[in-house]
Amino acid sequence: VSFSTLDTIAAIATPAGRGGIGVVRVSGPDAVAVARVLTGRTTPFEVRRATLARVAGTDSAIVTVFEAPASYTGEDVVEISAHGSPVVLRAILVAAVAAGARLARPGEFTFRAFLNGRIDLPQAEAVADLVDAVTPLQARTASDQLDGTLTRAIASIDAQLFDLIAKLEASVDFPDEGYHFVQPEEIARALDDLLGRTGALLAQSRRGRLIREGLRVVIVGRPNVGKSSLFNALAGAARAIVTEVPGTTRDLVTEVVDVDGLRTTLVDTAGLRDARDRVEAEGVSRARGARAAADLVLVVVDRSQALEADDRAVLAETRQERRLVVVNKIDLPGAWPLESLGDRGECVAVSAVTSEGLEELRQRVCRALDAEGLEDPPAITNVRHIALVEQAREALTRARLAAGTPDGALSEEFVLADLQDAREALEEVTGRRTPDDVIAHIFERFCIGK
Ligand SMILES: Nc1nc2c(ncn2[C@@H]2O[C@H](COP(=O)(O)OP(=O)(O)OP(=O)(O)O)[C@@H](O)[C@H]2O)c(=O)[nH]1
Ligand SMILES: [Mg+2]
Repeated sequence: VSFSTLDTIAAIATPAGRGGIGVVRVSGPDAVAVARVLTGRTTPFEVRRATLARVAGTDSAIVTVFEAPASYTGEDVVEISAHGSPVVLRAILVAAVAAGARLARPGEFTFRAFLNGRIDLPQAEAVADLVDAVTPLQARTASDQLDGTLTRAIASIDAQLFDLIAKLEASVDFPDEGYHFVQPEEIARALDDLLGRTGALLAQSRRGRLIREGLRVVIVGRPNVGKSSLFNALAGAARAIVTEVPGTTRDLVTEVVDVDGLRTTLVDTAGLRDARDRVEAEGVSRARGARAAADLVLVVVDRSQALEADDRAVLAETRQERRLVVVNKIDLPGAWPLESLGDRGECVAVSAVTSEGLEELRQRVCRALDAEGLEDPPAITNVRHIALVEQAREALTRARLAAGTPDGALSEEFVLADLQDAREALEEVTGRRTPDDVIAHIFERFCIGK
């Protein structure tokens, strides 16, 4: 990672555009000197106190100085809160650069916090997740990770591993003393405990991943059953065109919505039937493609009309997929009994017009995806972390097998090697032993000023 940390960096930390307040952030060895030049102030700033000053000759602003190491980056940091005008903020930034700072790269403030040991890698990743959060649950989960839930869970597993490794190494190094620093049963017990703890962490990973990454729910069905109406009702906005003409929707329409805390990309598709023209044919083929990439398919049928061959075809085609059958238009007189669908367990009755049943549908979506239990956010959510903890667990499983064999000294060495592997994987999570390209890739995702 080719960042120099000797430079003082500066960036606009608030989003592009106009707002009540905008913030310019400066960090590095010369941050306070830059603030002096910007404000023309000769007396020292009071640390962590808001100071009103005219900045860069353009605007009155609030200047706050944080001294190293007690700052976001661990370096001297100056935050300048001015009026949220892009012109003003740019002028302050240009003045900061003229005073000796350079423009910060994306994520460089957080990168420095990581380098200076203010936060570890999962916490840095949590900063990006928090900024990107779409649902309150996503924000809460990211904020817990930033607080250090995962950091602490990994650290305590790692401490236990370290302890076990130290004892085993002593046994291996002094085999002639005829003294085992650690009894085989004790190794087995410690390994079982470690396996239990990594297992508990991983048990939450599927739900964690769903919360972090969100999911794709695709609405399919024959024309005119009310797919676009349902899409609009769930999105809370009239995004897709609704008409009584079958074959209204031609293209995919997507919207990101919050379904019971899950960030959900909802996709409306063209009605599935033998297409009447080339445009519709393309729409139908896109609908099939979208279905293939879905975490969950909502198959919509119309309760007020007899089931048609096209309905049966969609129901048959999606049988093997993770799906819910949405029986729509229940505000109208029903034309067929629900029993005729066979497995009633996967049905939800709704009206896209009156919104009846939509709450139930939202809950059923979460249940169908095993994403329930949303009260306590899981500690592990990120594929990178999940893959590494799985790797650690595999190494521990190997160690447990080796520890189970009766051949004393030899198995101790095998156990040791496996425990070292497990440790390496965990240290790659926290960033203590993470390849530079992985670190660079993580910070590339950040926005400038973060
Ligand atoms: N009474 C009633 N009418 C509905 C309901 N849902 C949809 N409709 C009506 O059914 C017709 C078709 O609705 P759309 O949402 O366009 O149906 P679609 O499945 O998207 O149709 P295509 O895009 O053509 O495949 C419209 O006239 C809607 O107003 C419902 O729950 N109750
Ligand atoms: Mg439609």
